[in-house]
Amino acid sequence: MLLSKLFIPILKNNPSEAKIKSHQLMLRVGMIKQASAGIYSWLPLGFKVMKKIEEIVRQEQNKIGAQEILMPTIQSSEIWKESGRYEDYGEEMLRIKDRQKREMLYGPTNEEQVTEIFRSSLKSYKSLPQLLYHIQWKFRDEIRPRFGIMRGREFYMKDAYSFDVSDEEAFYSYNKFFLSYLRTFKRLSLTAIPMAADTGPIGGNLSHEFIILADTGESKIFTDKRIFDLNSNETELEKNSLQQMRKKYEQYYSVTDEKFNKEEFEKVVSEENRLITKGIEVGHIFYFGDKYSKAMSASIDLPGGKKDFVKMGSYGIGVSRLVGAIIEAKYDDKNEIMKWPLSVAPYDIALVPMINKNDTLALEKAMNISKELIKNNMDVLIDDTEENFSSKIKKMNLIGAPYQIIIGKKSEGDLLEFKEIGKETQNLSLINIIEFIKKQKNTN
Ligand code: P5A
Repeated sequence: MLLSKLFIPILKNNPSEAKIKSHQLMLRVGMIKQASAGIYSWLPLGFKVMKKIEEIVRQEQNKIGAQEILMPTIQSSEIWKESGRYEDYGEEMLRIKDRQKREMLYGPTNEEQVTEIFRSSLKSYKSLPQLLYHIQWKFRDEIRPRFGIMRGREFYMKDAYSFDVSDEEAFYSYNKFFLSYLRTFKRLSLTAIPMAADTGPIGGNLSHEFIILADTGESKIFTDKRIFDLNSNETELEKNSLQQMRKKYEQYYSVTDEKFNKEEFEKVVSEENRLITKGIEVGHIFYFGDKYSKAMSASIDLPGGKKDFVKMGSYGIGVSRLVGAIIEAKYDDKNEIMKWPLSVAPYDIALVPMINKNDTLALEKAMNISKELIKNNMDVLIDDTEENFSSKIKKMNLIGAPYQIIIGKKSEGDLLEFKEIGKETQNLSLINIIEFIKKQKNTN
């Protein structure tokens, strides 16, 4: 892609309305454009990153056996009246009337819709477990939408739902998602810590929020520091090993604000291990048993002729919020250098030829290098403008492709001036550069 053709309205300075660095960068490099309060259009750069995040989320859902569906954004009020949440949800729900004056709503979440699908389709324990998910826009009329897409009114969420025959089986499903979330956030190069959390309007009594540390986060957290050293490399989805994995995390005190108990915290966590800080909630999982299935009569036939309400959980990831969360974690705003993790970078590599008037040699060289990189499945951005060198680098540092090749005096013959963003330059041959990036991609 040529920079001169890219739809990327870059601003010279930080927009004054943006208070946190992710919002600043997203507006500055034209990733998003506000449409109205808490509602955004996604421009090419931002959309590309969000789609890459979505794909990783999808792959990790598929790996635990969840099946993708797509439910609508607009729902009928009827099913919400059945569950009792039509009233409970209050002003956060955007209510709409169609031309027949039927009450509809823009879905803030999909527990009712999926329960309705389940109850009309499956009746026997033999079809269980079922794990269904979709990735769809949601709307919540937040009182205070802020920080750009971090707390939007319209936002993109992956929401999954599990259906099981018993509590025990349902905990197994819950643990699969627990592991899947750890894996997903790791691939996004984030350290997300599971924390016991409140269930709010979703309901139930078992819940974990997945939180990444950030001073600008809206969640207050209380943890035992040692939880950050844990790693989950489970490859099998075996029941006991998943249970052990969750226990391994739960052995350390780690809760959000609503679950905090000072006495307990000070009793179980030694002073040197206590950490009280802030974070961004990027995922949230819930187990609520028969809360919806009972209210909406979603029952299944058990062996021996008995019936029971299906046991359900729900599992959310803030896909659009993650774009901001990754920026909060990776953007060096002092030096104005963004380093996207290779797994979600809008471009893998930027080529910066130093172009002088009437001298197209460096640009031609860049075009040839680009062909080789593209042949090796790399996404390349070429700065074909005639701006001066320092403003070119400044711009590329904001766009944040993790690697750069500078084609100027120092890129003579076979050796090219190669740079991992934010680090020292090295002189490498194109073959070596390709090998190096491929290796990095494979470890992702
Ligand atoms: C779980 C899936 C639910 O809605 N029902 C279906 C459950 N959970 S949740 O915690 O309310 O939301 C899941 C994730 O969505 C993101 N999120 C938001 N992102 C941007 N703007 C918002 N206003 C917003 N609200 C929620 C969060 O990442 C949250 O963890």
